[in-house]
Amino acid sequence: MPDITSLPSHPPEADSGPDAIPCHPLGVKPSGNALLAATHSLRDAIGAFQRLPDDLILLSLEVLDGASLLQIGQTCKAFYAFTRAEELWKALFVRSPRESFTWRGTWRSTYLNLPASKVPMIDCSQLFSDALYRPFNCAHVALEPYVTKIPARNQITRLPDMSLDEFHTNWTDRPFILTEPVKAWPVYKNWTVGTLLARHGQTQFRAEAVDWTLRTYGDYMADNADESPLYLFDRAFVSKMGLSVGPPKDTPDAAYWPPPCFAEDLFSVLGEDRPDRQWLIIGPERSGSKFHKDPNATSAWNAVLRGPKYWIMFPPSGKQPPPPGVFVSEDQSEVTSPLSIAEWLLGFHAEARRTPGCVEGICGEGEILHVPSGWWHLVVNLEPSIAITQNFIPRAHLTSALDFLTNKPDQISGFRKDVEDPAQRFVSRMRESYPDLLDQAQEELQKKAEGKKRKWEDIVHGKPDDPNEQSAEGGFSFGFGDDGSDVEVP
Ligand SMILES: O=C(O)CCC(=O)C(=O)O
Ligand SMILES: [Fe+2]
Repeated sequence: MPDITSLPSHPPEADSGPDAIPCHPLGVKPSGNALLAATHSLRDAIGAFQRLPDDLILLSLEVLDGASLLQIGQTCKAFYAFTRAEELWKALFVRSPRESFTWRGTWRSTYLNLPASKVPMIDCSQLFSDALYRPFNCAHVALEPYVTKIPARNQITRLPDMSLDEFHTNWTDRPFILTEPVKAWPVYKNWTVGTLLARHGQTQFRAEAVDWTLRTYGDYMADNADESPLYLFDRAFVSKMGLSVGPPKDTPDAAYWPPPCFAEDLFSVLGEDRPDRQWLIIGPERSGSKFHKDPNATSAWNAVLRGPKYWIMFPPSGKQPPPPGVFVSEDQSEVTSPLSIAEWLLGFHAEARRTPGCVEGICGEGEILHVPSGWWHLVVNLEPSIAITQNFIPRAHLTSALDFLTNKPDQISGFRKDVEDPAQRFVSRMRESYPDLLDQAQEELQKKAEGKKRKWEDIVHGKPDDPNEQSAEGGFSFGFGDDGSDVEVP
């Protein structure tokens, strides 16, 4: 959560210019405004609840059903404003999916099936609440200042195209954008939100926790004011849309094909048992992906068909801490970062931009970006966007993939439930198809593990000639994990 001082403390209506935040629909203001407010606060009417901070009131309201929220919202203006919080209604809606409904611009109106004309606009301008104002502010904050003036040292390299050899020799550990290959894809030429709606409007696609028809999702895209817009991320789109995928020489009716530099994918030795690998991604402006690393230590490509995406990326955190504002549990299984992309931009973008290792870039329509294995990335759509992404293991990252699969079994994801022991299965299929690559990778893993073990023994038994491990006072200091790898001590 960013420092509360990052919220403007002046009345929002005083703003002007193209980046101005509009007035909150109920007139709610950031809490700083209370200092100069001449009159009472609407909060005075909530009785004993006044003892609770706003965040706790919102948290308490989460246990109520729709009817109870409506009732408590009728008791006073302050509770009316609290019960208008969209997150409450989104949670209720997602918990009780419906066969058929109309998207009505907000989660509350959709849950209650209220046309816009029936939603009262009650004046709550004497309510000063960061908890209520913050999501509204984040949903309207201008993205432009964060995605422009990228320092030259941070710019992601842009190239027309690349061969498989070039990729394997120089680029498997570096993000880059290719500007040419996607422009030859039929889906680049033909897909817009409109053409997809016309052809697949009644097809259901997965958007986070819900399955909606594309028609409904299109309505949502065109009319929502969410701080973190619902993001369509569907792994079964190829079959749902009846697409052919593959190099045009083998697949004359191909809708798209991975560029040759990304053609090798060692997970393909698993055939039907491979984990999920490709997703259709659709979202409105401001939707996107918070900081994460891709699953199973895979690399990925992300091809933009419509609507540019801003990317900010950091190398694997062997030596360095994770990106500013991102907190990771010791085994890296849990990633905690601020609630929304906008909150991260407000609170941490400036620091991130100054942090060594940071790279940034805009991947435009018809361009494709490489995400190397283990890299952190946050992505935000600058306009309504359609993209396709695919994950893969190039030979240069076989060791990291084996390391992940064997040493982090609880973090493996994307395999069908009936695929038992995916790590072992991958190793035995690699033994059949690429024995030399497997030997080499296993040897490398072994060496890294021995290096770690030696370091551990040096620490435990002392190594007096190493100043890093024995302090001047004879104390003990830890110097672990400085070879940049995430290999566990076996
Ligand atoms: O397009 C996006 O939101 C980013 C998706 C992503 O994280 C990826 O392709 O690895
Ligand atoms: Fe990703």
